[in-house]
Amino acid sequence: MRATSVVGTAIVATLFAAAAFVGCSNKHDSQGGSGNLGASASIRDLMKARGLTEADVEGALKTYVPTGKMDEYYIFASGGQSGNVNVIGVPSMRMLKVIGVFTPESWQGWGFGGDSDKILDQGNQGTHKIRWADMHHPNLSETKGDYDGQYLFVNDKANARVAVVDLSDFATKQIVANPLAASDHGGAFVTPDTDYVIETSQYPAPLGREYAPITEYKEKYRGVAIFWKFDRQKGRIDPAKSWAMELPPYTQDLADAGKLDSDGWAFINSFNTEMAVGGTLEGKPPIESGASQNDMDYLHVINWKKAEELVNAGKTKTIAGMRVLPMDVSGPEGVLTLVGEPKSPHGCDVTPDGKLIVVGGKLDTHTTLYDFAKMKTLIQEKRFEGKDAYGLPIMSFKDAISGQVEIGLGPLHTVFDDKGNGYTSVFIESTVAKWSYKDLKKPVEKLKVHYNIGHILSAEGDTVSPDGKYVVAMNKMSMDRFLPVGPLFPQNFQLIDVEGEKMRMLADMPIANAEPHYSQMIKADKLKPAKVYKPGTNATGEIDPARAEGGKERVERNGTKVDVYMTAIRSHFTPDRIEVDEGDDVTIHIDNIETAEDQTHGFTIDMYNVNVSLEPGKHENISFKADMPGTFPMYCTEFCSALHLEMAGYFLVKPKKH
Ligand code: RUQ
Ligand code: CUA
Repeated sequence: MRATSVVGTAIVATLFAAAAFVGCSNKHDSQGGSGNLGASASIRDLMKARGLTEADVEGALKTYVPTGKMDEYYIFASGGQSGNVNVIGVPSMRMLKVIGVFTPESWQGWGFGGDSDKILDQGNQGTHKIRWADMHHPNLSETKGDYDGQYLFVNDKANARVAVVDLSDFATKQIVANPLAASDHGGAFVTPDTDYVIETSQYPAPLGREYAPITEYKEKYRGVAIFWKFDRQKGRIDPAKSWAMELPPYTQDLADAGKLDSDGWAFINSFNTEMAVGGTLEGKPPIESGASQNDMDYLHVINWKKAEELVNAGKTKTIAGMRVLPMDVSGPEGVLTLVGEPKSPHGCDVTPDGKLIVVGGKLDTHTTLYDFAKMKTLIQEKRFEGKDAYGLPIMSFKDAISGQVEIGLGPLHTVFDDKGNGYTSVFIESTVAKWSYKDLKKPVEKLKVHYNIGHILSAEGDTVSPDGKYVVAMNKMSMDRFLPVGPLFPQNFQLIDVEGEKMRMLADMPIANAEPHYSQMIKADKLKPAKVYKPGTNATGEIDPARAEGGKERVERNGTKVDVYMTAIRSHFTPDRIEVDEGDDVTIHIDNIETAEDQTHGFTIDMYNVNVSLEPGKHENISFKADMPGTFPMYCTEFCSALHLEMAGYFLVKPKKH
């Protein structure tokens, strides 16, 4: 049960006063009056009837966005194992969009025969066509350390890939496959001007994903950090200008880029510095216990500006086509330095001023605050405590930190507000702990969340100037919160108001999707999405040379190659009959030639697994072999007009003579 707050009472009292004022002629009883509130008698009656507390009403008033009014923020939430991004409005917590990224999303025609297949294919690894992802960390592009609303980068932990989403149309434009690692976790993190999108590996493996027996783990297995060069002009990652750093085979975990004071640096936490390799069937301890032997793991401190110079000076070796800076260069050069991290670290979050790096500890009760200035001095003066097995210098833990804060059981990630506070997700306790990173005070306050919060986000929280206002607890469990939907429960987002003295729970939002590991929240007015496409725009954002124009529709045949130039406009396709021979190679170049907002058409050919979404101005090239003879209706899948059902035609495949 929520406690009735002073703020809540004040708001509700004001509401009653307003209702009484609007409530005109009726006499008001002591219960709060019977205002003109439609069929319901009064707010207090309504509250009683629905069993709402004043705190509930406060939550409702602070989050309700009436029809026609807009939310103040966007959340870009990772879709976890769905492989796609969830877009949510704040404070209403209404779902606005799912962006197809790594996984085919049929309502967007993402991955069903059109040009998006080529983008999905960029992410294939080895000989495998990969059509799912374990998405973890969406990161918005930044200018001078502030979100600029232009791009979103996301990683796929399972298949080690990074994707670029263009926020001018909320569509994925590129997927780059990591050529070196088989899995990633620290990523996608951007540097303050988005020069680089950082992707760091998770489970060590030989670089280039070669085979090596597990007995050669220490010698052959490695971690890696890729610095993907982002070309802002083109809006694409440039793999040829990207490079990597070899890391020891500790399980690198989360990462963050430095900012302001620490610009030019990056930080990665790690676990399993014991290099445990399991062997449960052979009677050896599982990785889980092997990896928790030592008191300390290592925070990796990287001077990437200097690493970039070394890469440009040719101090690299090439693996799988990528320039890799080896540890025997980066260690002695002071580019890669280690420092101890208490038990089973998680989270690696740079404070907005860039001065501290906050690391949680899954098996610890503290967050540890690493002091960037101290570490920089230690590195410059080469004051180290020793070296690890790979010759990497190790700083002394107590010389590198500015302190630790007693948080609670299982602190994970930390986000920030505009007043010098950190908000840490405390997994085992199921709380959000608010504390001050300015004076390292014990949690000033703890708020219960439901339940087992893993991840957390705050408004503009990963920038140099967070907004405060809102924090969202991303909870893994939701027992007793929502109507039951079978054994697979929804995840639960809980919106928290952090503007006042005390944190206030405002609203729950079941996420009807996989676990969102991480999310970012951006002020809505920073985004300027297009409403229609320039005529002929294809999935890569170019005006397609094969665009079809009204009046120039045609079918061109060249041997067994058939090109159809087709237009879609309310409520017909031109041509609306296509006849080919069995075995022909067909390409349909189709354009939606509408220019009005939201006049989207869909195009499908039954049984050919073809389905595209044609927003106004959009162009698609659909190529396939007409390998099934028969009569196939083709139609528009978007309810676009009164005569939408009539927006149809036939695709006829004449059987070969045998
Ligand atoms: S983040 S294990 Cu804490 Cu990728 Cu979810
Ligand atoms: Cu076009 Cu329905």
